Amino acid sequence: MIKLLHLSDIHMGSGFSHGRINPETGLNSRLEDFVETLGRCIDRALSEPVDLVLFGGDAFPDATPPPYVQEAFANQFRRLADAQIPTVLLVGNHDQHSQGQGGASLCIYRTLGVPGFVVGDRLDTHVVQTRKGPVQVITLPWLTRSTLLTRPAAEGLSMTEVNQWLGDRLRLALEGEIRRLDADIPTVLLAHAMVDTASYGAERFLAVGKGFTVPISLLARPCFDYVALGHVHRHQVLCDQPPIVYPGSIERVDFSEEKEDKGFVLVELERERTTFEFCPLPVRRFCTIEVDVSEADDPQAELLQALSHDRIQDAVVRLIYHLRSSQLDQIDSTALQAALTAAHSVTIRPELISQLTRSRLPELGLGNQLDPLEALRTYLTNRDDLRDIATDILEAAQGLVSVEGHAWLNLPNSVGASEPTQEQAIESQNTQLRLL
Ligand SMILES: [Mn+2]
Repeated sequence: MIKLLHLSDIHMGSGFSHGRINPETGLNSRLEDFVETLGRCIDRALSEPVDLVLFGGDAFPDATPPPYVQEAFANQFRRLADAQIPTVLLVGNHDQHSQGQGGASLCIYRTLGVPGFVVGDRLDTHVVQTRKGPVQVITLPWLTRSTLLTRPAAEGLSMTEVNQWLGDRLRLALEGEIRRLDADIPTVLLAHAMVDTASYGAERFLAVGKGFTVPISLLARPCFDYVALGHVHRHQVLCDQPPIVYPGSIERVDFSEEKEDKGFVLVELERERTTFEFCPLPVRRFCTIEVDVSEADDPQAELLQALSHDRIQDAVVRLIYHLRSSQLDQIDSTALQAALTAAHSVTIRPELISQLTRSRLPELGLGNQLDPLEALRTYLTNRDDLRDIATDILEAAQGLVSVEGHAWLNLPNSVGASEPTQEQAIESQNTQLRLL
């Protein structure tokens, strides 16, 4: 039996807007949270000790993290190298350069030749030697269209056909790896992917689109003794035999993860008899308090009442309250701030209820020609919870509207009027995927 620790989606260096500067260290408190939590995972790997650590991808928010963030990450993983615990680092979509090859932020570990470290930036099979014997690890990093698709091959295909085509290519490529496996050695598939049966938080903006998803039938194969996934931030088990598991992110990256448990997975790997256990991590709470005080005689008192519970202690808090414009002078925001001093960080968002035509984004005005990008920008400035990915979303949107002949994207009259070309379809699905 081989013990392994499977963690994923560290995203170290993200969510700074939910933190504050620690005056003693000069660091953002959310970076300190992420480092502490990653430290707990590594502590457990050392104390067990496990024979192998698998990281499922998305180390940082992007492929070029600042050196102090990279160093904080490396300081933790270095402890595994020191303890001679082999480690596989898989490249996720956030680790890849949008142009060029490979996962720049993780490939440095291969370049430096860190003993026992393997970087999975392509579909490949690695035989990893552990204290308890060899393990075969197939690495399947995040796939971009250029990995699987050449332009002539996809010409004239609809979006559905492109997805089908990508699935077939992946099936073939994976089959090639499977045929080379040694049937006597335990085998893990380590993949950063969106699996078709995975579920997301209902509010997850990014799950709205239909991206390229990997069919679970491709993964649920008896040749695998464990399928270690990364990408989806919510922990879930997609299959029991073989176990196909998303450990989820180790920390809450944004408010969409408010209600999710965070943790990692400990696995006892054995041919056809693998068992595993989700290990929750004590991470900082996120807490949304949403109140409608528009009918209240004393809206301030009602708000203060809503704030008087202990869930806000040390939590990342957002207060959203709905009121009428005539009530504005009844609100004392200094007193609201004061009532929230126990929180770790606070965002307060008053939302006016209009008695007439309700304009969701008054900044846009009425009867104006709506530029989609301008509209999106305005929307994003109103969505604190999307702030971390706002730049990504805008970039992706710019990419979309700059596609030649983008009539199907023009708002409002041509929505859904025509089937997108294959080029647009691929562009769009990559965009949707890159965002998660
Ligand atoms: Mn990802």
